[in-house]
Amino acid sequence: RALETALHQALEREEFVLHYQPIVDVQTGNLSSCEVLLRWHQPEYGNVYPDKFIPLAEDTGLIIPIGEWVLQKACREAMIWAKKTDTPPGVSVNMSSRQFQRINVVELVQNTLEMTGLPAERLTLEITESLLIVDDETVIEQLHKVRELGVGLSIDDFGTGYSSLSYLRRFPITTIKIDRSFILDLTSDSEAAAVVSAILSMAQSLNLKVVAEGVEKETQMEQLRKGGCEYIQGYYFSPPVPIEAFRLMVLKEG
Ligand code: G
Ligand code: G
Ligand code: G
Ligand code: MN
Ligand code: NA
Repeated sequence: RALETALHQALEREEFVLHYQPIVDVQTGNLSSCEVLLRWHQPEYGNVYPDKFIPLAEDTGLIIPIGEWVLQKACREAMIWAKKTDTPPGVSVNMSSRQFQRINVVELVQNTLEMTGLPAERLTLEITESLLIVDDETVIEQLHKVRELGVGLSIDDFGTGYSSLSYLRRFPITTIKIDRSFILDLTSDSEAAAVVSAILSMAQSLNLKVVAEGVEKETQMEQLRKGGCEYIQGYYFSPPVPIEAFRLMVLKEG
């Protein structure tokens, strides 16, 4: 397929860029960290969406070199922020389950931290619930070892997958990201509101951080803030932005 051929060449042709979306401490208003989102500017097809090319990258195995590139680029960038402010934001990188299944993510992360000099505490890996239900010993071991390095582990799209709460205790998770579908209905649907407040109180008793995703409106932000949610991500503060724009946000913090 033509798109597959193009994807094979995308790395060496430097067609990928990273965008950064702020994760804000909603109690203080401070920029706390950010999520890194991969963008592919393909000369012929224009902007190709991750929803389209990430599955293709996973099927072809290209997710391995692409994932290495993303992690290295993000960690290097996060080091630059420390020169701009005394309180540099952390960086959160999406990981595909295939990466844990095909390579040793512990080695990848350890090497990348050494190469870039980024303190482990400033890196978080975003994984999905689907990785946790695989029940593969080598995957579980990697998660524990990554956590032992000091790297954070967050569950992306929380609440949409196979919901077994037991893995929150079995795995060394540090952060839950509430899926944006719950935030969308938060102020209009009492069931969505109930789910969100249940997640918040559970997270509090398990000592987990919570990020609410897809916050677009002030009313959503206010309700989350009053409910004790600490971190917020969404268009209300900012969409994912190119690196220059994000560096300006970091500068303003300093
Ligand atoms: O930002 P956007 O809606 O385009 O992201 C779509 C999806 O692509 C998200 O679910 C996100 O997790 C995924 N994604 C974005 N960047 C990366 C990346 O660098 N690696 C992986 N594995 N997934 C990513
Ligand atoms: O960025 P925006 O808020 O428009 O996000 C809507 C969707 O459009 C996102 O899920 C994302 O996948 C996609 N998107 C937005 N900007 C870009 C871009 O620059 N490149 C690519 N490939 N996809 C984008
Ligand atoms: O699955 P994951 O959480 O990794 O994907 C994050 C995606 O959510 C990104 O593609 C980003 O563009 C999108 N996103 C970020 N903020 C908002 C928002 O406020 N509203 C909506 N609809 N999408 C958002
Ligand atoms: Mn994510
Ligand atoms: Na998500």
